Amino acid sequence: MSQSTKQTDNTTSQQTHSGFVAIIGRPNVGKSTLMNFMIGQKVAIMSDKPQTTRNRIHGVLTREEGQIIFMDTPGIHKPKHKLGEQMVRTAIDTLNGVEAVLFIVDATMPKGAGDEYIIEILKKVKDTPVYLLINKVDIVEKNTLLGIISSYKDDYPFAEIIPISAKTGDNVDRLVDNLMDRLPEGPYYYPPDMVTDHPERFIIAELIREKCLHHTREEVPHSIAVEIERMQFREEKDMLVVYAAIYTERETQKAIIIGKQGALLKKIGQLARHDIERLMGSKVYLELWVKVKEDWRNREHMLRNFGFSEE
Ligand SMILES: Nc1nc2c(ncn2[C@@H]2O[C@H](COP(=O)(O)OP(=O)(O)OP(=O)(O)O)[C@@H](O)[C@H]2O)c(=O)[nH]1
Ligand SMILES: [Mg+2]
Repeated sequence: MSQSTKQTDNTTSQQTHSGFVAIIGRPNVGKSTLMNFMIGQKVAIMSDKPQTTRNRIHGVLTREEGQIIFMDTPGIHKPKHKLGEQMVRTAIDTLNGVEAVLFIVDATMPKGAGDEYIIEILKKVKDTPVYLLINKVDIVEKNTLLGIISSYKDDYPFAEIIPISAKTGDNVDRLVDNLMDRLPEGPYYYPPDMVTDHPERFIIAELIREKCLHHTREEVPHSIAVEIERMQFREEKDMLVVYAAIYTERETQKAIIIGKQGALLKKIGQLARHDIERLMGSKVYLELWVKVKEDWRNREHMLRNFGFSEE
């Protein structure tokens, strides 16, 4: 591009703002729900089970005035296995090099040791504005909300304290406007139509895992990992063909996932296929297997295989 063209661009279009924003908090507070709402598409899976998100997930929001790259992170918790340790490390490492931090707490729960632990971590991140977002206001009384706000407000010099609902979108626009204003001037880092930089393969594996999470309880959801073994677009059938393996840690968990006469596995397959079709905009043939990898959450090489290696 010639210098003169560049100058013309600058004078005709307004300067954009852009930057990276970390979303952190305890498990299950609504981090992924908020990110998906803001970017208007499901790139991070969501469930009512704590520790749903296991990797850092990028979601890109583009508006005329700028671009925000949100980094959804695993919930910060007391880890009980190597996977958990890796997840917490991922969340904490994300705080370095971002332009703002969204610290989400759950309005339905009083401040706990987990939140205090996160506040201590935030105190070490200097010069980065931290927003305290009190989420799930759609299901709390006003008085409870006021109590939650006052229990946090003196803990840290928060840039803003905003009660929101990631589910209904209450106050989310206000939050995004505020972030856009605060971010430094900068270019779009990604093309405007891009919502994430994760490969489709990763999102597809996550969508399958999400359906498993929705239909299992207790330790089973946590013991699941999904690996896409083969993925191919069949031109002649205008169809994406996906072969994926669902890993559990024990034979008993495998039996639960398969269900009576394969009923649960079939249901998981149908629901996941529906989501994958929506994501890809084409017909999908999905074949699922269930396999056992004992204690994979504590085995370094398995964690690496499943993509939880140190970055
Ligand atoms: N009522 C209500 N429920 C919400 C809201 N935001 C999230 N939830 C629910 O809270 C649960 C957890 O949401 P997630 O977005 O998966 O939470 P997360 O913080 O990403 O959780 P982890 O990935 O496990 O750390 C889900 O059942 C959501 O539907 C909200 O604003 N209001
Ligand atoms: Mg999440």
